[in-house]
Amino acid sequence: MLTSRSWFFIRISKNMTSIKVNPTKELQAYGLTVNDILHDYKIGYASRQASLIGRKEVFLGRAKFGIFGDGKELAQLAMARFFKEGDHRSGYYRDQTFMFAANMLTIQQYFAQLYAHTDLNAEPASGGRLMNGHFATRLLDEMGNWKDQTKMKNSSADVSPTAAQMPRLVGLAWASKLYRDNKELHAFKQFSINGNEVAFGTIGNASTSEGIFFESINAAAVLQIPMVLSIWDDGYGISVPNELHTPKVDISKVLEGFRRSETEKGLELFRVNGWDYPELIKAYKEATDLTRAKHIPTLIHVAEMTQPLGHSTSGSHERYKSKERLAWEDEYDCLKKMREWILENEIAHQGQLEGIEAEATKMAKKGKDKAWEEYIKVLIQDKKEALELLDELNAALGPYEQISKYRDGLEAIPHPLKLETIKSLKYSLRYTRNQYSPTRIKIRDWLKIKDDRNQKDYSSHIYSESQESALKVKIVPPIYSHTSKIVDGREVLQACFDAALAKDPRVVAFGEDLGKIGDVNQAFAGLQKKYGDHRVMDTSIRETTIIGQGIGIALRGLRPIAEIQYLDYLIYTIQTMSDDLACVQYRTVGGQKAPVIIRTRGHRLEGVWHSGSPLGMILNSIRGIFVLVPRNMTQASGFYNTILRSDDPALIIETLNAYRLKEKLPENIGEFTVPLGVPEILNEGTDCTIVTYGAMCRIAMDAAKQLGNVGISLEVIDVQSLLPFDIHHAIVESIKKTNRVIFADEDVSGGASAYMMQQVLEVQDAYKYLDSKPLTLNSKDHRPAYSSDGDYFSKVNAEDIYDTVYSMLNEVNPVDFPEIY
Ligand SMILES: Cc1ncc(C[n+]2csc(CCOP(=O)(O)OP(=O)(O)O)c2C)c(N)n1
Ligand SMILES: [Mg+2]
Repeated sequence: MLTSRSWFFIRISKNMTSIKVNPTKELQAYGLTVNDILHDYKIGYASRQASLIGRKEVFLGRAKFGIFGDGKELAQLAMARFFKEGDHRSGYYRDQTFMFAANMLTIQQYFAQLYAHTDLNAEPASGGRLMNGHFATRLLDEMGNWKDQTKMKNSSADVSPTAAQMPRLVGLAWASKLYRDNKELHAFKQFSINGNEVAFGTIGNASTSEGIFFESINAAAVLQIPMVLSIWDDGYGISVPNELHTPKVDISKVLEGFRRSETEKGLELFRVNGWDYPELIKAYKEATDLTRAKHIPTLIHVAEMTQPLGHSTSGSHERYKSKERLAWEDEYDCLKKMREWILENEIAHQGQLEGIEAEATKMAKKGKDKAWEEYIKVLIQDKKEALELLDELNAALGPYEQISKYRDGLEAIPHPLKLETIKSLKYSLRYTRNQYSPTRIKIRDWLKIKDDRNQKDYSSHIYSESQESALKVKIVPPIYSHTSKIVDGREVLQACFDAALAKDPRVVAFGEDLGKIGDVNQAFAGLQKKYGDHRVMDTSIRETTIIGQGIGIALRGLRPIAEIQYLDYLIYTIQTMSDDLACVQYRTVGGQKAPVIIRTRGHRLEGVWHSGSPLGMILNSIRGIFVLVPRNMTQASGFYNTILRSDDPALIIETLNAYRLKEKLPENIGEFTVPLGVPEILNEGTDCTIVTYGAMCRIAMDAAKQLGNVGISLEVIDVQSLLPFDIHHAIVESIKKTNRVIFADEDVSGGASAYMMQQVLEVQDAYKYLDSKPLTLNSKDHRPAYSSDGDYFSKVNAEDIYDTVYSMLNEVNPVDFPEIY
């Protein structure tokens, strides 16, 4: 009998010699019975049927788009065999077989997602928000509280951008390491049992060309975390073959340099063919055992996979695959190969397999039928109610040929979409707009009810809706006494982080230069020494996976403070923030949450890449993450305290040039909180309001002082919090008094200042109170040039504000304020 190791080395040797052993016997050694094998075959077969049926459903017009896991079944059956309760998956759209085999998804649920069923009972992954093949399990209960992850098999929620699942995977695996290494975390039993949980990743061959794939592999190898990453290699990425993706046309060869050795840490690499069931079982067994026990990351390159139905329903693969390739794919279809292997080794006979196949086909069809039946219930009910209302309207006011047309049109559609029903009623109301009838009121009310429902179905959970929402955190003001110390701003922050780390063992802070030296501005100075390098640590320079580490550990109950060294470098990770973190709650309809704090520093300092303030870009890409822009370190500390008490993610941008400014240290540094969405008036005034934030607050205050010298009174408002923005509408109150407003910041024109203007003029109706044209004041449309002069002439300065406000007043009162220039 071969040992698992000798098997492994034989398989990867150059000529791929395969020693004939009795596969069933050998598989028994891996814990598999004949029944297990036949069960796997059945699930694989049913999954293939689901793919075939799903594709048909799209072509029949019952679903908009379909992407399926055909050709990838066997490897996923093997992976599911070793995926335990407590483990996590971060994968992509080909993984349906794994999800079925691991009992994390039913075929009915699978089809409910294909149809976009919005009922979470029918489609628990995303309530119909994600397109098919985007998997997720519910980590939270209905109240938004964590369930016991160690008693479930867990899947983080898939996203579509290729390789975007990778950074999160690093974090999911890293959490096990933290739970194992930090004894204080052993009490958090619903997330981990001694860090024994493995994070399983999956990715397509072509997606390994993405930069974040390599960044993530690098991070995993450096961190030595329990990750088992599978590459499903079918030779193509849509139509583009591996020749154009991967040097040496083989990702295994490319990754050789990551392989661990006797003396060096790295990854353990496996390579196995996707049609070879016994070899797959062995590879997954060996990889998972090693990873689980020793936290050595492993990568399994599953080669020679196929894609019998082509990439998706959007095109056919005959356009780009040669006849030879198609013939090979047919021959090496993994289910066919498994079937041959079962027969050859007399695990079952032909008749048994036919029985299994018939059952599996029935299973898939039944799942589809049931999902469809459930899905159309609401549509049919809506239609029924709408037809009754239209009949009633015709009876009351008509009959009108036009309304009959809307009615009959609706009736002719067997199960109209919600939008079709709503349109028919809206059009009928328009048509009868000059008439009165109680039925019109009834229709209006019906539309309102449906509107509320649809709003909930499609637009809920952008932010947390639980009791721990950041908007519900109790507000505790800072306390000062006559003995309160005056310290550098960075010391205020340091005291805040110290208190946070002392209070909650789940808090983990990490980033470039954050550990040993306590960050480039020393707000974490001494804290690694005090709390250990499993609480406060350095990372390599890889912004995307720093955020991925944050997402993954937050999904597993920890409280990450993930630092991006400068706001300018946030751009590297905006994709992960936007596509993944910002929509964790939304895309799972509150089934998952990742309360990551992203800490960074920005606004004016020095030069093109250390003075960034691209808030418009940020605001427009990360709705779902709160964006906080404190003017000093006391406000920043209050925001950290607020967010740490909540379950929302937030980006907190400290003001770069304020670390060495003096501030009074609150006595309750670890306790006081700053509310989100509440601006502060820094200077009261009567002639004009300036709305700003961050480093601009001091510039605006300087301008206010200069204007005061000529009798102009400027009200300075620090919004502090861009997302959410002024939730109590305080700014319009200021404008009611001053009747003039300027929105100023360091972003480019049309950026965050335009956002603030829209919020105040449109949302708060402030346009009604204006006596002068509302203005924005921004940086120039280029990055800020180096040096003090570069900064002065690139960004808004106090003299710019002075001149702008002065000319506003010159326009209305040229006698008191004659032209200066
Ligand atoms: C960032 C990004 N670019 C392009 C796409 C469009 N796209 C979807 S799947 C795909 C090919 C992926 O191929 P591979 O990784 O080999 O996975 P497979 O579909 O073959 O399993 C592409 C280009 C995308 N989803 N995301
Ligand atoms: Mg591929």
